[in-house]
Amino acid sequence: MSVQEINFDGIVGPSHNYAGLSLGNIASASHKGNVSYPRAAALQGLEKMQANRALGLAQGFLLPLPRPNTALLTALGVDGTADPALTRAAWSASSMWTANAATVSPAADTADGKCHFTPANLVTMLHRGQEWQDTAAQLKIAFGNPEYFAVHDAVPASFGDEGAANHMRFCTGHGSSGVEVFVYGRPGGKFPARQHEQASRAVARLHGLRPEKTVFIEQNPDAIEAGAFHNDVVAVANERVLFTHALAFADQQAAYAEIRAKFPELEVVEVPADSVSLAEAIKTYLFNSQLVTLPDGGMELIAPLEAKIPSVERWAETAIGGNHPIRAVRFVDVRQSMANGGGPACLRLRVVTDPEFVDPRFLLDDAKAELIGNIITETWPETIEPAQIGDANLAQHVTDARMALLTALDLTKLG
Ligand code: SUG
Repeated sequence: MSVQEINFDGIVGPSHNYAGLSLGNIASASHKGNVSYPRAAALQGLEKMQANRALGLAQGFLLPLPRPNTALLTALGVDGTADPALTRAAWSASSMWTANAATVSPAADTADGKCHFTPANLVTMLHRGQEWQDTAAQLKIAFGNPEYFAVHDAVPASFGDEGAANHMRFCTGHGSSGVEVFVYGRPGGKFPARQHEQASRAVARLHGLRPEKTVFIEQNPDAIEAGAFHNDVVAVANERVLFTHALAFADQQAAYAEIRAKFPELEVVEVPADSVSLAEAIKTYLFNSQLVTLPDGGMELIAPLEAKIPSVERWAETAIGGNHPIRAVRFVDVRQSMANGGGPACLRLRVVTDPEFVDPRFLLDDAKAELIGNIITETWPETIEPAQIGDANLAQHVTDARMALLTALDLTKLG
């Protein structure tokens, strides 16, 4: 084995539902109150993982966190008089979006030569702010070998941190040293700027990144206002390529220049606003595709089905192919996640390391995919109606379903 990019997808938890909890996330708000399909959601996610494995990509997973979170309900003194939104928060399956689990700096970039993780505190949203301690516990098992990995605590809650969703890495090959780019939002707009500059800078220091190989860029406030609550809704990087909407950053040309100054090999694939508008980019999640390098060296986009619209297809027809760094677009069905504002790239956390260093219980192979698929099919609720959130029987059902998965994977320690 050797150092490579491994995508760790979040398995969609059995309490997956549409509670409209994320202010500034248009998909979450517009699907509020819909019936959800947790079983189908989790199977869609698993199918994406298997499809990526079939392309020759390494694949891992992280497990759903315990929901409903009774500790959160207790801490808030939730009783019959409390705002039902608090109960809904405690039921959220939002840990499926592992791009927000942590920021990861591969060993080649850090001062001590270890791969560093800082779990994201996700403090802007109640339902997400409850994730990080359980996420950290999981990361400490999956990446528990202290010779190769360092797992930090989240940065203090005064500074919002949303993890890898606001972080990009440029390199000539995954294993070589890279330039890490942190994208933060300026507060004060209509919607919260979830990634604070000071959080990004703290993560860079904690990871021991070299200043001459680190860049901090401001997100375009208009993009946040249009619904790009994370930078990965409007831009994605892979090796030397930045695939971005033309309106992703506060100063687009300055952003390219700053990255290029530290990473001269940068190749920008910019989609102009008159080809795909900002609104279309956010609606379709084109830029929340996984941009991957396949074993033969070719780069492809793993895009959500929602991006199959005429303007995107017109752009792809003229732009993709030939000598273009991105040679093809493949579509995946993650519609259940998309309806809560989570595309293919939100569902995965990229870790560059040798798979041999990772706890094998978190790595996917065919046998494990079958096992996980069977448990989801047998135990995940088929549907959740909004009125069921808070129901004691359903709480038992989702708790038991998750425990069945933990037991099958020999990970009851995460109970
Ligand atoms: O934090 N949706 C998530 C989506 C996260 C997408 N991740 C990335 N872009 N990397 C969020 O807004 C909706 C849950 C609800 O409304 O019930 C939610 O949390």
